[in-house]
Amino acid sequence: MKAAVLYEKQKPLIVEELTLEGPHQREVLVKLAASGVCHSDLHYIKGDRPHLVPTVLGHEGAGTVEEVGPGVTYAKPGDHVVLSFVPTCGRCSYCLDGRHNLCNARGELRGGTLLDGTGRLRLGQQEIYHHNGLSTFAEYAVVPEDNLVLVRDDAPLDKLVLIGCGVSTGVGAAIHTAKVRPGSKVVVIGAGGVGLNVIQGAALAGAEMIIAVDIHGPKLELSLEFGATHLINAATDDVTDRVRDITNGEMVDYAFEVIGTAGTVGQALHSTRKGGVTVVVGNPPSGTQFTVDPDFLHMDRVLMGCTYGSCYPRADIPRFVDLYLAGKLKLDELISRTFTLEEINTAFDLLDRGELARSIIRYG
Ligand code: PAD
Ligand code: ZN
Repeated sequence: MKAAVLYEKQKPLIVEELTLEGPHQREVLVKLAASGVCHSDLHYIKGDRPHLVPTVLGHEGAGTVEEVGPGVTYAKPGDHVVLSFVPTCGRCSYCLDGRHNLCNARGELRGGTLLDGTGRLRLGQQEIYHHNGLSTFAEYAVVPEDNLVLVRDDAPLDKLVLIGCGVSTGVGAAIHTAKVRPGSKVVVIGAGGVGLNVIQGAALAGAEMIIAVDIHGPKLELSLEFGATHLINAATDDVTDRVRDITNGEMVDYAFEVIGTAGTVGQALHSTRKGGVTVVVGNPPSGTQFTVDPDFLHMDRVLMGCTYGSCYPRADIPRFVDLYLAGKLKLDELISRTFTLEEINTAFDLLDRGELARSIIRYG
């Protein structure tokens, strides 16, 4: 099969013919319909965050089950699935506590293998590392059964891919992590693939004011379609000053940082009112430090992180599919461009320049 391989950070991906071994115990072979192109992958390509190489990145995918390995009970050939970059083992203390996005099995995928500690991807004799147990920049993927989410088969798989990361993370950050309340005021700093989903999640939750912040005018325009009520261009305006003006000095109940820099985390925190909640969704480069005056937190302010929108993938992903088909969740509007696998480096260049909301790589 064809797959895009990262051999070295800060170098373009190279499309190669790889061999993919069939599924072992409790693993499934999925024919991917498409893969989303997320900024988290770009962080690994740039070396902002370390990753074992050579590897096939990509963690936003959906497709059809082609073959199941021994012991698989959850899925059968022909089933439509969205891949979850967090497995849910159902047995660890986090899963038992309903905090499935923190499942301990996730750590077992960090070594670039599947859950049994071995890999299925090879170029000749050379082993190629997996990414989050998924590696969706490829025509096929062998993934652990615990990373699969069954979805209804009357929804277009090449749109559902976005639910695998961007939608679940963004909408989840608003409705699960922050628990945005109806009538509240929200600021979202970074209106890209994930930030637009925080905006639509806040709108779904009934926020009265949603301030979108970005440095690209077209992104700000697009955010209006997702429910933003006010816009701030951070390239020209001071973010916290503008939030103060727009809210008549009250500041916001919820602030979301969806870029991954210390500076924008500070802008988010300092945009909140007393009792306000700041959620850091962006992934800053490893080693980034952030200073905070504890006296500012003293007024019941909450500063928190967020992984995978605090979602329970097997409950939330099918729910997001239903909302999409009911016309209440936007997916089509998120897709700025569709690329072939050979065009993947162009997709990353445009993402880096802030010119895309989400793009997808479509297979077959
Ligand atoms: P993206 O590139 O689509 O969006 C980032 C947006 O920020 C773009 O629209 C930029 O124009 C804008 N931007 C850049 N700098 C500034 C600035 N100084 N002020 C205002 N706006 C700015 O990325 P994405 O939406 O795919 O990902 C965003 C972050 O979220 C990134 O760090 C990614 O790694 C992280 C992420 N986290 C999780 C999680 O589970 N926490 C999941 C997925 C992605
Ligand atoms: Zn992602």
